[in-house]
Amino acid sequence: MSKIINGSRIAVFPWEEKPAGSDAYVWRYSKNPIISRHPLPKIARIFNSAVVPFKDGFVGVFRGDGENDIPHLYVGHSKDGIHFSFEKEMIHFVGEDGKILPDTCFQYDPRIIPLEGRYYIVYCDDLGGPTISVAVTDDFVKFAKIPTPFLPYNRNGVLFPRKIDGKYVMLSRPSDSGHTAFGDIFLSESLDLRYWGNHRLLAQRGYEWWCALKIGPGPYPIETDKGWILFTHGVNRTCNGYVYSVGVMLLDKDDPSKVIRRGADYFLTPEEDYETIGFVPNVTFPTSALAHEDGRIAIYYGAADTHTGIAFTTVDDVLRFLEERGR
Ligand code: BMA
Repeated sequence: MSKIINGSRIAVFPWEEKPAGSDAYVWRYSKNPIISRHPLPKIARIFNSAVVPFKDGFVGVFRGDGENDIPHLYVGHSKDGIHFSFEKEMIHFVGEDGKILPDTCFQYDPRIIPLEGRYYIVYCDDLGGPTISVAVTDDFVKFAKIPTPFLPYNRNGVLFPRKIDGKYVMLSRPSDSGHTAFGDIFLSESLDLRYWGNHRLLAQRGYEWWCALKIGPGPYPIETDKGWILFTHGVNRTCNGYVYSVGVMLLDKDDPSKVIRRGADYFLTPEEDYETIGFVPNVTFPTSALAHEDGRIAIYYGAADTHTGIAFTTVDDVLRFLEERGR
C-alpha cells in the first residue's frame, strides 16, 4: 500500500467504488456529467474547473463560457463535491492594494492550490496574449492578484502545494500562442511567488501519438511516499481535429524536476458521448484532483469543452498503471 501525504480527511468525499470484477486503473462516475449545458443564465457551458474541500463542503472556481463564447471565472459551492450551485456574478479580481482591477478579456482553465493555509488560483489570462495569472484568496469572496509569473505565451500553470527545498515550484506549458500548436511541461522556481527562474524542461511531448502534439500539467501534484503524482493532458492531432486525453506521471519527491516514470499509454481518453460530442468534441481535460489520505483520488475534468465529469482512481491504481503501462 502506498500512502498519500497531506491528503484530505473529509468524511464526505465524492466517490463511487470500482465496478465489481473490473481491473480498471480509472473509472468514471456513473452519473457523469455532473454539470450540464446552461448551468447559469447566459452561461452556455462550465468545464475545465477546479474544486477543493472548504469548510464543511467544497468550493470551486469554474470556467464559464458566456453566450459570446468568452470564458470567465465563477465561484461555486457544494456540500458533496458533486452538486454545485454557482455565483451569478463572475469573479472580479482586486490588486494587491485591494482596488478592483479592470476585467481582462478572458480567463480560463483555473487550478486551485492550497498552500501555506491560503488558496492560490492559477489560470490562463489575457495579458497582451494568453499567459498565466495567479490570485490568492482566503474566503473565495475576495481574490487578490499577485504579479504574473511568466510572459505570454504560456498556459496551464500549476503550483506545488508546498515549498520544496525552500522554494515555491510551478509547472507550466509555454510556447503555445494559440495559433501554433506545440507544448511541453516546464518547471520553474521562486523564493517569494513573485520572481520566477531556474526554468527547466520537465517533460516533452511523447512519440506516442496520444501526446505527440502537446503535453501539459493538469491538477496540482499529489504527494505520495513514492513521489508526486502529476496528471497531465496530452494532445493527438488527427485528420479530424485534436483529441485531448488524460495522462499521468510520477515525479521525484525531493527533486520534482526528475520524472521517475510516465504513462506510455493514456490514462483516460474521450469515449463517452459527453466527452466525444460537444462544443469541442473529443476532449478530456483534467484540472483538479482531490486526494483522500486513505488513497482515494477523484479527478475533475472538462468533457468536450461542454461538461464537467469526475473519474475515480486510487494511489495504488495509478502506481500499478505506471508500472504496467509506463516507461
Ligand atoms: C486548449 C485550451 C482548453 C481546451 C482545449 C480543447 O487549448 O483552450 O481550455 O479545453 O484547448 O479545446
